[in-house]
Amino acid sequence: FLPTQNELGVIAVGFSGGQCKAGVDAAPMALIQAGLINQLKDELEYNIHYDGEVHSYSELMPKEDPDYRNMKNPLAVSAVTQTLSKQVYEHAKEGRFVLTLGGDHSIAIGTVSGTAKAIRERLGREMAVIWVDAHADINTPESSESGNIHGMPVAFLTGLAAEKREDIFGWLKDDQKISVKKLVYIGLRDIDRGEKKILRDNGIKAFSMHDIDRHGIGKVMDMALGWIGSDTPIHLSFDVDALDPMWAPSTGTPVRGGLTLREGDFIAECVHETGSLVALDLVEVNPSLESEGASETIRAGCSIIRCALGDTLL
Ligand code: B3U
Ligand code: MN
Ligand code: MN
Repeated sequence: FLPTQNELGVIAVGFSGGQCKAGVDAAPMALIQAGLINQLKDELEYNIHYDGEVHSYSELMPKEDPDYRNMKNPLAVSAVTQTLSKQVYEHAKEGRFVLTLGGDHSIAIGTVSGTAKAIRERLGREMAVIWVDAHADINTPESSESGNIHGMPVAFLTGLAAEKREDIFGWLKDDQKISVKKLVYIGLRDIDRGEKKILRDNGIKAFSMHDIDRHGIGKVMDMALGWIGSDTPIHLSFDVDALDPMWAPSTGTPVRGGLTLREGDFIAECVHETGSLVALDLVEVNPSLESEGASETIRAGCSIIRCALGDTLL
């Protein structure tokens, strides 16, 4: 079921409406200017399908976007992710591997729904998601204290949160969703009280920083991939704030006590080695925060992407 070897779809998403800090929309251009696409083409020999644009989806922005069920910018995030979902789907249904450069993590509502649908149609199977993040991003609109939708994508993607209004995620249908049983977290360390209950009540597999300290990243990856099982297509959604702020300071909500850059790269390498990776998101790089740390964070993001796409040490 592998994506056609070396065919890579790239989507650059300059969107920041899932949270309140400006600047995360500038990440795709910063990653590309750092040479990412050329590296993927020349060093990793991918055949790249990229429209050459950083999408800001300005044509989709509503004139007014009042809070709804406690969600901020609900119409904008819904419209952007619905369009992105189609873009991702178009690549994935051709059997391409899909790389999405974010943007804040709300965009995963679009990316995961797009691959989940394409994988179901092409292969008749359910996809797994590995969510690497300091945060669980599984708040429902009601459990969220911030109202920021980047803290909610997993709830909508698993159906734990749902909304009938077509223009506020009601477009998400069952064939675009994933099972809570096929979801694995790595790197968690800042979970809201309501989220802890959701994780517990649904028996969701999660490896926190505590687990990584206890077992080491090697054992944690064995357990994470063992939970998913072989021959299951994997979508890797990587929030750069999973890394310790020492390696990735330029992000909206840095949390100390995170992964080393090497541990982040190792996670990406292990997922690549399964041969089951079908899509990758790299989100929450915000080049405007911590100006001295921005280039570090961008380099870290590029490194994780290269590792997930098959760059090897030897
Ligand atoms: N859990 C909090 C904080 C947060 C989630 N994701 C990020 N921060 N990056 C929330 O707002 O839901
Ligand atoms: Mn996140
Ligand atoms: Mn996060």
